[in-house]
Amino acid sequence: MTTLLTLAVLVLVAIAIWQMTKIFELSQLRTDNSEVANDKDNKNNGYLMFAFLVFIYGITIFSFAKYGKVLLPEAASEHGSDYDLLMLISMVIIFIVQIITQALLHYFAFKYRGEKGKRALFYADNNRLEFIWTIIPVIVLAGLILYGLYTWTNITDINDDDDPLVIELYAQQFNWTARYAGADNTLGSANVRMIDIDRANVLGLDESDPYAGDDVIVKELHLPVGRKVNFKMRSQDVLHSAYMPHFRAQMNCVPGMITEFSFTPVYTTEEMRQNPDVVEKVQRTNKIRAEKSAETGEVIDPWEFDYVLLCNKICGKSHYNMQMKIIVESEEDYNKWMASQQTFKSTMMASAQ
Ligand SMILES: [Cu+2]
Repeated sequence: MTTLLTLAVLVLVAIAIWQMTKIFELSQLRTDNSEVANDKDNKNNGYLMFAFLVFIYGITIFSFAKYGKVLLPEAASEHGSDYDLLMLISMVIIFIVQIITQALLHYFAFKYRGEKGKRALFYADNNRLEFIWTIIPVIVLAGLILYGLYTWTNITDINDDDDPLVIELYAQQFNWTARYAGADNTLGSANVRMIDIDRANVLGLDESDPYAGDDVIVKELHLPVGRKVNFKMRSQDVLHSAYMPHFRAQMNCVPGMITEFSFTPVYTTEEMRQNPDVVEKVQRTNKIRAEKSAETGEVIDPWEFDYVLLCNKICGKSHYNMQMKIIVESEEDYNKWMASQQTFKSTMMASAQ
């Protein structure tokens, strides 16, 4: 309601200003009543073009300075640096082109402003000029696209020769479940039709499949550092998207099919917590939390950095909170953690009793 009233007030104020300007204009005694722009008007508009140019450059610099720090820290996966380099090259090219073309656009708008007695030159076409401004973007774009395709092919190369750790990511409104393939590193077959909540078969595993028995179902993702992981994604209900921003990884989870993505984590959670960008972000966030806490009297725990798996498709009302913690640790710690988990078979036996 308050928002509606605020909006109504804003609209009314805008109308009032508009009407007042009209009255002001009418009350001015003007010798020149012509609606046609004169040299002075054109010159003023030409200067305004420069002012606008300064404004867009200014806001770009301001955004970089103020919001540059909210960008993601260094990539925590092997392919992440290739991905970041591709992004950097694209952005540098876009920025160079944009800075030059915007300056030219605004300068020419000023230079060729209307002047009394000045007539526009009739200029039909120039094949050479057209050739140049066609061929340059063609070469640059073809280069970018080919380089992008090459990078993407490398990233999505899911190769069993690397002996990847196989993990299923199961998406449903509004949470994630992970399933490790167990000692045989092969996931047992599963289908939504076999879901049996009463018997704790939450992912619909086929109990008669020998590969399913040693699968491990968890709510927290642990990954050994330096080992390639092959994620196989499923969705129970609608489109979701498994997004692991720190690893520069994202793949849609589509009901009725299995999608895949592989990456190798290169920094453990502990190592990433030492990263200067992460340290700074944690300090910044905790400062805001402390201020809020002091303001409201509510106790807010300080935040500690963790890798996350997020959903990146708007899948429903609690989409914003669909996430799972990821812990990257040494092989030794990972093995220790894995040994403490229960297999699918043992949980089913426990629920049968
Ligand atoms: Cu989702």
